[in-house]
Amino acid sequence: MKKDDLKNKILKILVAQKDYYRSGEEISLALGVTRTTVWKYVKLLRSEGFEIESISNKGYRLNFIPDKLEPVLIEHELQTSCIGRKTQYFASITSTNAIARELMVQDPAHGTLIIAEEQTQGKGRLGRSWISPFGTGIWMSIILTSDLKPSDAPKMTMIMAIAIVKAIEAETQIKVKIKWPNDIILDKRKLCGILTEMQADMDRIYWIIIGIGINVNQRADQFPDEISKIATSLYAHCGVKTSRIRLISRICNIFEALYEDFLFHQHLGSLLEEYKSLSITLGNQVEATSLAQNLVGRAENFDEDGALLIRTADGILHRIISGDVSVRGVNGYV
Ligand code: BT5
Repeated sequence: MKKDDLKNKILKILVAQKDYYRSGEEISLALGVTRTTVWKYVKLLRSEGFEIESISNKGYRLNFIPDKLEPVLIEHELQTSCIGRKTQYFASITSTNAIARELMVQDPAHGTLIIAEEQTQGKGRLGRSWISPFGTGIWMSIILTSDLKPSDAPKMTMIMAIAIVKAIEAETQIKVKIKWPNDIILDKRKLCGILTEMQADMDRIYWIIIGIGINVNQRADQFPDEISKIATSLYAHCGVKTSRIRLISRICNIFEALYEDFLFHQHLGSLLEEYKSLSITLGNQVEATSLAQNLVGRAENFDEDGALLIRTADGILHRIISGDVSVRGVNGYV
């Protein structure tokens, strides 16, 4: 058995019955290794920040779990059937979306989650970059391979945005808003960005990768100059650290439920109403910039395809499928 496999198996046993003792003998029998080996891996886990108590005649007890994105820890909190059931973890990686693309060639499995403690070339839209420092945020991608139409892709971004807002509220009680098409906003600043990529032909999508970047535990003074005025984190907002593990699991759990609802109905339906109620864009005078045009008008609605409908001063209703939108007259990133 590989070193990491054994470490994960021991961690899995300890996490499954956190707060209870498991004897070294019981663990060694369950895994077919010696008690000395178990002890060796307990020491390794301790060196990684896990607090494991050991008492003779009783065994080992896991008392504290560090905020490390171990797949075993995420799996322990999952209630999904597909999303996150297969995970690839990296301490440092160029971009989780880029790795997901590579995986699509080698081993495409619906629901695969790719997570990293750090991205060295995190990607935004249109060649922009996403700053992803070590151990402080959530930088992850989810692969979807079920049967979808190309016009469904923007809807996946919308469904994910709803899932993230709900997960953040459930985990932290902090209420955040969605800025169409791909931002989550807190205190008029960017907390999270979503990058949805796909491979498709005219009729069907082969795969979609939803990349999610959330600033979680950074201090406000840790943001580099280029984003210090537009970015925020959950920690900068409330001064309390959030468990990235629990937040990731909640996002997977909620997303899967919403996604299945979408697949069943084959339209956004009530999800669209939910999205509207969480939108910071709707009802405001906005400026929309896309590759094709620049528009100023009132953000009037979203349609079933996830497009933004803007009414300009001349009364014409414009339908925008993608772009950057800013709310006029509001300072900050919004
Ligand atoms: C996005 O692009 O907002 C999509 C970001 C997606 C990032 C995730 S992380 C996991 C996965 N793997 C990847 O490689 N990417 C995805 P866009 O709307 O184009 O916004 C990019 C802009 O956001 C940049 O030009 C900066 O102004 C700003 N920005 C960069 N890093 C940021 C951060 N950590 N927090 C807030 N704003 C940031």
